[in-house]
Amino acid sequence: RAGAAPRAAARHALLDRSLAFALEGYGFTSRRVRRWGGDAVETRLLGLRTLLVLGEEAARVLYDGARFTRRGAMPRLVRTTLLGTGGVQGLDGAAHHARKAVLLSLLGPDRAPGLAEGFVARWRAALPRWERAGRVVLLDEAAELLCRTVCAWAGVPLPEEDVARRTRQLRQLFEAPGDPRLGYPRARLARLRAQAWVAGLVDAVREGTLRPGEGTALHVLATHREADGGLLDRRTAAVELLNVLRPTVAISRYVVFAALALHEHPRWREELRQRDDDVLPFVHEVRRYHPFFPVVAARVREPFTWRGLRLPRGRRVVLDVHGTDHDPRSWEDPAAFRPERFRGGVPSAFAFVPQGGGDHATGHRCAGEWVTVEVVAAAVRLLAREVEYEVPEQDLTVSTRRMPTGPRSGFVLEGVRAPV
Ligand code: HEM
Ligand code: MYR
Repeated sequence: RAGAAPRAAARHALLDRSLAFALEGYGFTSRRVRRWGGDAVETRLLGLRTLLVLGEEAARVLYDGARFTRRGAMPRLVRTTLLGTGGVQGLDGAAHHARKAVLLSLLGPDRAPGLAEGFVARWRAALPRWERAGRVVLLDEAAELLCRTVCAWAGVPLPEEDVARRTRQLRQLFEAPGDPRLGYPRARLARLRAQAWVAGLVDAVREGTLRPGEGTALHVLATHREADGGLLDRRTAAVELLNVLRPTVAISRYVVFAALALHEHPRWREELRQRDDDVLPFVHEVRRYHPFFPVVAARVREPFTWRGLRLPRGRRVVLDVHGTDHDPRSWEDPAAFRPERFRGGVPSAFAFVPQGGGDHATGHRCAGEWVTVEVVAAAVRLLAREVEYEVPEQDLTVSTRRMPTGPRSGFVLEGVRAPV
């Protein structure tokens, strides 16, 4: 059906739909796109006319850096909370390329296993405490372990008495912005506090009063020189350091989704005990199956026509990530959880986009994808092989409205113990 009739031009762009987006969450885009029967629909979001799109072909267009800019693409609400301003997400062209290279040097495939090993070591060390507790909420435990792990890995000092507070702050950066009930002020406050914290660390490194290990994220970002020979300004360095810390804590959501999948598909727990080859397919299916990052946004740089629809300069285009990962044109039986589909590897870089599409180095695809895959793979091995537990009665509903989402209970484990 590629090149299908341009059903995109539904004109209901008069009213701003931001409230509907906030309330409907992940269903917002796909519901509208489906209703209009195409793979794009026009609307108005946070003050800008916006084309909502989904599917592999649309993703390919959106990731064409010659046609799109990221400047001002994400709404202010998101830039002032989740992402911060001045970071890699809003850069284009040569500036983006240079900044992305720094982040990829920190987070690339050669660096990711080290972070995952730190996570495994801390998980094992926490086990006796979980055994004694009798009952733990996996989401909270995983978030705290990941906060400890990523800080140590990044060269960020984290005194024991600060662990709970910093974990909470980093969580609020991605958990509060999508919460229609006073989420914005909470997220804003967390952004200001977290940024003040890490900017202070950058200052300390530059003044020589703090000496993180050579090559750690803190060290690299505090001492990196841009093409003009200058250091990053302290706010930008802080935003980029938070671009490493915050999303690593967010991996806790995938750890919980992995636990949920093991619980709902016990056959896979058995399978994963026997076959390590299936761990990556399982992790990829966990990332495909559940919604997480709601949308990727860009704005038209030079006017062009797509599917008979004229896209003027400045028009915002928003890609429905979960809709693309469940598009029946790319996925057989998309509503079924089937890790087998990844046994042959990952399909097109534009059909499987839980962490963005296209190329990591030249485009905006997630710099932390390797770290995410390694950490979730480590969690799957731990959950399937190194612990036993019961999953008591609890509310495991995964709302499609809350952003980010997850089983409502946070996934409670009881009777955690090492296998006999
Ligand atoms: C970008 C998702 C984890 C660092 C992105 C994008 C998505 C995404 C959808 C935007 C792609 C685009 O704009 O085209 C996720 C999800 C994660 C995750 C669902 C699961 C927890 C991580 C981790 C890190 C990270 C662990 C770092 C340690 C980044 C950075 C960017 C990014 C730096 C900006 C890339 C750029 O603009 O060039 N991520 N991510 N992410 N992510 Fe992740
Ligand atoms: C990251 O921290 O970069 C990766 C994980 C973030 C997931 C964020 C999902 C919720 C964002 C809510 C935006 C609400 C827009 C109205």
